[in-house]
Amino acid sequence: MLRIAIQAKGRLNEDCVALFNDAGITASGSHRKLMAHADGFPIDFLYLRDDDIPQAVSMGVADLGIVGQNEVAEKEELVDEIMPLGFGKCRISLAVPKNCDYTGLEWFNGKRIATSYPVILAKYLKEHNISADIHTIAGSVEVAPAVGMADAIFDIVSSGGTLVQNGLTEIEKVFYSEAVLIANKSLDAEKRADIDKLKFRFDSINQSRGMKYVLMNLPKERIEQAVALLPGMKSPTLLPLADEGWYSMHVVIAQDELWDKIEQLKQLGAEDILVLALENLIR
Ligand code: PRT
Ligand code: ZN
Repeated sequence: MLRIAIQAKGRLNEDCVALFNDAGITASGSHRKLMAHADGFPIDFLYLRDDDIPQAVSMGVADLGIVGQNEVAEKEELVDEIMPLGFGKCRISLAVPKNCDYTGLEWFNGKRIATSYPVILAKYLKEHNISADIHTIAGSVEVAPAVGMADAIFDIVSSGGTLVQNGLTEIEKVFYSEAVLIANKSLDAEKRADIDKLKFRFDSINQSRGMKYVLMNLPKERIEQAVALLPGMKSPTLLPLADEGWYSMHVVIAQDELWDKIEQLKQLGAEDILVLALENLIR
């Protein structure tokens, strides 16, 4: 039986629960509890604060965890990073007050920088030979310059809206992060095998994200051109229609090229184009 630590509440919780649901695994019982059993897989959920997840996994309190790469890097706990999960994307950036005389990284020499990520920041400053004063604060980092606690901040940015609201400008994107599946380094073979099964399910979900299943009818003489247009996974599936001279073509297309391809296929004479969501892609 595996035990996985996930965020009890916060930005990563919903996406974690959705990922497990897509993988056919649901937690039984209330989220308010510290632990829950799962249906659909031999796994228990342990609900923690994200800050505590790297340590819980490195100590073996949990075999697995889902947490931002930012927390993994900051806490410096020894864990295996199994796979990125494609959600919780953000960056940690240096930001300065909008109207300050910022000239380049040397500006930070002798300045006070407020952050909740002192370890990542200290590494970055050392690499760039900057000597600044790091003020570690737990929350509301973005207000530190306005209240005179710091000259600049080093904080998580996603849309950038919070910086703008606080009169700050992002000047260096230092660390890119997303949610990641982490594991304890000394698990036995049985647990490793279960993790491989879980990873297989997550991989198939990740691969199907952003993909669409497209069906269309095509005149026979246009098939060669259509196939050339669509590399597909191997090659598209073709089924003859009752109406001779026409085929039904089935193909998987990435969302970002969907409309381009559909326009080209229409020009080739494709009709009755159906676009369907793809739930899983198992290779
Ligand atoms: O209670 P607990 O300790 O578990 O949660 P928490 O409050 O420490 O973390 P939480 O839930 O805020 O974030 C969990 C994880 O989500 C982070 O460690 C990141 O890996 C990831 N993540 C992704 C983010 C953001 N996007 C994000 N935008 N974490 C925080 N923010 C905050 C940021 O701190 C800033 O205040 O959102 C604001 C900036 O957002 P924009 O969109 O205005 O730029
Ligand atoms: Zn936290």
